[in-house]
Order: sequence, then structure tokens, then C-alpha cells
Amino acid sequence: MCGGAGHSSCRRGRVRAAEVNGGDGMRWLLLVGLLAAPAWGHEFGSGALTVGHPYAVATVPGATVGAGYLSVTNAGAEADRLLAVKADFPRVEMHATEVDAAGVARMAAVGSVEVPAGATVALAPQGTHVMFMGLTAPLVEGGTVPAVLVFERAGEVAVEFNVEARGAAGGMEGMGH
Ligand SMILES: [Cu+2]
Repeated sequence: MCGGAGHSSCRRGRVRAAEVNGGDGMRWLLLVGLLAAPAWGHEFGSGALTVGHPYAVATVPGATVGAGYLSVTNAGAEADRLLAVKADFPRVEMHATEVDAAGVARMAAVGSVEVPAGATVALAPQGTHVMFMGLTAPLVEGGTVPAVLVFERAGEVAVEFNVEARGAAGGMEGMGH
């Protein structure tokens, strides 16, 4: 309800609510503080699985792909498997990064990512990652990308990727897209 271009109206709504609340202002401020708290280390879970800190890297204008990263911890006794990632882009794939003998990094789509029992699997820069494809607008730092992770056993887990600044690890340029 507060998404996208409605951001400023969203803010006005908050001010009105504070006025209506009157003496309850302290509680309102606390609520706003919680909503505005940095989401570093945010987690999502389902059953034996915990999804740690999904984030996407901000893209430059005109870029048509963006990368997403996360970790999955499987506290259960049986292996699970990340089968797909769903998000509001024309295509979302999971890619592995492979470096050939000449030192050239290439990305190849992978059908699934195994999460062994008792293990944590990290999708991280320079390794396996989520690829958001067909972007029509940049991923902007501070934004979020709602997505659904589809696991073989745990089923669908709704998450939000935080969009973070491009880091020293670099972007996806020159990697075969
Ligand atoms: Cu990729």
C-alpha cells in the first residue's frame, strides 16, 4: 500500500495518523522506529530451513540483469533443494559462476541448488547466485525485491531481497550476459 510512486503519500499518511493518535505519539514513534530499523541480518524461515539475509545488488541505469544472494540453513535431518526463485521479472534463474582455465568467469544456469541436512549453503558473489533478468528499471539501493523461494521439501518461502550498494566485489558486467 506504500509502494513505488506512492511513497510521499505514504509519508503524509503517517503524519495524519500521528495527529489522530494525539497523546499516543510515543507509541507511534516507536512503531515508526521499528519499521525504519535497518534490516541487516534479516531472516525468513519455513520448517527446518532458515533463509539468511537475501540481498540484491543495486544496478546501473540500463542494466537488464541483477544478481541476488542469500544463505539457506537446513536444520533438518533430510536434504532439501532450492528448485526455483519467483519474482516479478520476465525471468529469474539460478546461475553458477565457473572460471575456466584462462581465468574467464562465465555463468551457467543451474536447475537447482542442494541444501544438505545440517548445512548452510551460501549463494554469494563469485559463486552461485540468483539472476533477475529482463529488468525494465534499475534495482535501487534501499529498495526491496519481493520473491518466493521454491524448495522441494519446505515448499514456498516468501522473502524480500534488500537492495544494497554495489560492493567491492563488483557487478555482473563482462560475465557473459
Ligand atoms: Cu548470473
